[in-house]
Amino acid sequence: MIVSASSVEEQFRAMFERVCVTGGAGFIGSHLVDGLRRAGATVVVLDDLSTGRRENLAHHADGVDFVEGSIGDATAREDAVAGCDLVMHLASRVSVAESMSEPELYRRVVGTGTREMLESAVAAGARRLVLAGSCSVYGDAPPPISEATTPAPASPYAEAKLVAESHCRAFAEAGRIATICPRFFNVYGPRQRADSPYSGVIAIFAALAARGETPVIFGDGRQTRDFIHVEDVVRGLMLAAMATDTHGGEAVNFGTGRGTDLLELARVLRAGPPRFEAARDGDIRHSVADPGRAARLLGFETEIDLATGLSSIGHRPTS
Ligand code: UD2
Repeated sequence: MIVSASSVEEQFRAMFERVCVTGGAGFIGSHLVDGLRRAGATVVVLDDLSTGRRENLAHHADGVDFVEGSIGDATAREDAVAGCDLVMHLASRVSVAESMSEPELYRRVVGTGTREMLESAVAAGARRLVLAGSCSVYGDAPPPISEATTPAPASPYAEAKLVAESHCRAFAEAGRIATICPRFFNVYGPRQRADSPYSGVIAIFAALAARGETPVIFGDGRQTRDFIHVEDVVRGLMLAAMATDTHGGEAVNFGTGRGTDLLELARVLRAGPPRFEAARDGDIRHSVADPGRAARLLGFETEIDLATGLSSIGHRPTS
């Protein structure tokens, strides 16, 4: 059965009172905080503001505590998880391309950071940790990609996300804390940063289109991505938190099942005739989810198609 946003929030209210969101000042994290507040939870955000922004949370007058600190800082972690029954672990670095030049940073933040977060969650008595995983772990598998696909990470980012998942499974198998690992496909929506070469492609192309500037496509533009709107991801994360019979670090795809290539994306966003440059190292060619397991295990299906989702970031289709 597929579950609507309002009934998700109602069910969530009955299960969790105080939730720690790591990376809660970031793009996806801050939307999750909004969803958790709608569900009536008290939220503690742990964020070092390396890429997150305080203004993403400025509309919350109450119900959100903010701990400014890194997930590598034991005291900050302990402050943030104290009294929480659930940890939503979204703090991360997000760029495949950046990880090629900064592999150690990704190992530390994404891999080791997840293990440390699990330790702190267990010490605080939290019942459950939900990891923001990534479909990049599949590497260049033929789409649609199901969770049965053997991982083949092609970048330090993907390797570190796989390590993070393995920590989640090990903690669950040892009976220390229930865990689940949604694997996000390409998430987009309001508040996604566009100001770095490592930002998501939709945010970059939309910002360039608004300024009448030309986008750069790395490769031939025929690579595909499965773009999922952040509001769908938030509902999926709350369902993942509530799925008590799914607790052993299971991987669950969060995608729409539909692929869009970059030439099409640039056209839809009216981003002007693109300039082409060499494909980036570590880049995946095709990435489209088989979303069946999320529907079966969590009752999660996406509701926002790309055209509707792009309007949420201010894009108006041609009439
Ligand atoms: C995204 C996520 C990553 C992970 C992954 C899962 C971001 C920033 N990264 O990585 O965290 O979850 O999905 O697959 O959201 N491109 C251009 N021109 C540009 C920018 C990008 O051609 O100006 C290309 C890029 O080479 C790639 C595609 O667009 O082929 C998507 O790039 P991305 O950085 O938005 O996302 P991806 O799939 O590397």
